[in-house]
Amino acid sequence: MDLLAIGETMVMVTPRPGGRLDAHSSFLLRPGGAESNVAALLSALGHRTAWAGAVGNDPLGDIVVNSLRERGVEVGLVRRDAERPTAVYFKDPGPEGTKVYYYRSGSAAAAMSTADLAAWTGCPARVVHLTGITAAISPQGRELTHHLLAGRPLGTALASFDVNHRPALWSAADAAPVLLDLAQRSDIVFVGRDEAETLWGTPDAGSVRKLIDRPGHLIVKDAAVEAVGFTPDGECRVPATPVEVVDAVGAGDAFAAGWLSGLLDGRDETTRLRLGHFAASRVLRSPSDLAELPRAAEVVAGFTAGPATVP
Ligand code: KDG
Repeated sequence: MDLLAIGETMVMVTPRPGGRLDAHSSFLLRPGGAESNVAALLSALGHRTAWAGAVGNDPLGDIVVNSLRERGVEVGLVRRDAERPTAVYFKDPGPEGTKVYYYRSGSAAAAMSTADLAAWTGCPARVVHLTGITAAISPQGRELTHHLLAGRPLGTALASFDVNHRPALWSAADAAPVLLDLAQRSDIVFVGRDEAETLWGTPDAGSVRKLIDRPGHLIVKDAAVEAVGFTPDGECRVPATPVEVVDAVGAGDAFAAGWLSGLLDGRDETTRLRLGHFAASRVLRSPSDLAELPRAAEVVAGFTAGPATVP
C-alpha cells in the first residue's frame, strides 16, 4: 500500500450546482473527509491507497464506504459501529465563499481510539496520513493521533500530517499547542500560511519553519500566492497559478495528494509542489471536495520547462 489515511469521513450534503442550503434546492450526498479525500485523489493519480475510519451501520455509512471504494480506495479497514451514526456535514455555497455546518458530535468516528490500532497493523503502508481534525473531534481522537505520531505503532511508514485547524471544532487558543506538538512529531507537515498565523502568530513561511523545525518536509501553502517546501536540502518556492474558484473546500487535501504523489514517485521538490498546485487547482474548479484527475505521470509530462506553471 502506498498510503493509509486515518480519520473521520462524513456524508457531505451539497446543493446541486447553483443551489443554496435552502428548502428550494436539491442536494447530492458525497463522502467528505480530509483524510479520505487525500486517499481518493492519490488513488486517481495512480497510487494504491486505503482509508481507515469508523462509520455507522447505517445507509450513510454505506454511501461513504461504497463511494470511496468506487474511487479506488481500499476500505477493508473501516469499522461499522452499530451504536453510533455516520456524521453529516452540509455545504452552503454563497457569494462570500462556501460555509460548512457539521453534525458530527457523538459520531462513530469520534469514538475511534487506540483500541482500533490492532486492526490497522496488518496494512503496512509507505505513508500514513493524518490531520489535526481527528485531534479535534474527541479526546480519544486526540490520544489516537498523538499515539500514532509519538509511538509509531504502524511501523516504519512516513507520518504525513496536515494541520487542518477547524475553528468550528475548537478555538485557536486550544488548538495551537496541540497541533504544534503533533506537527513536530511528524515527518511531513502541510500547513496554510494564514492558518499558521492564526494559530501561532507566524507571519511568513520562514517563521513557520523556525517553529516547526523537526520534520524533514514542511510545506507552507499561501493560498493563491505560492507554496514553499522546506526539505533537509533547503527551501523551494513554486507560485500558484490563478484559477477561477468554484469551491475552495478540499483544495488543501488535493494539494497534499499531489505533493505526496510526487514523493512516492521519487520526484524533486519543485515537481512535488507543482503536482500539489495542479491537483488543488482541479478541486478549486469543482463544486465537490474531489475532482477527476489524470495519472501523475501524465501531469508531470505536461509541465512546461522554464517558469513553474501549472497546466
Ligand atoms: O478538507 C476538506 C474537509 O474539510 C471536508 O471534507 C470535511 O473533513 C472535513 C472536515 O472535518 O472539515
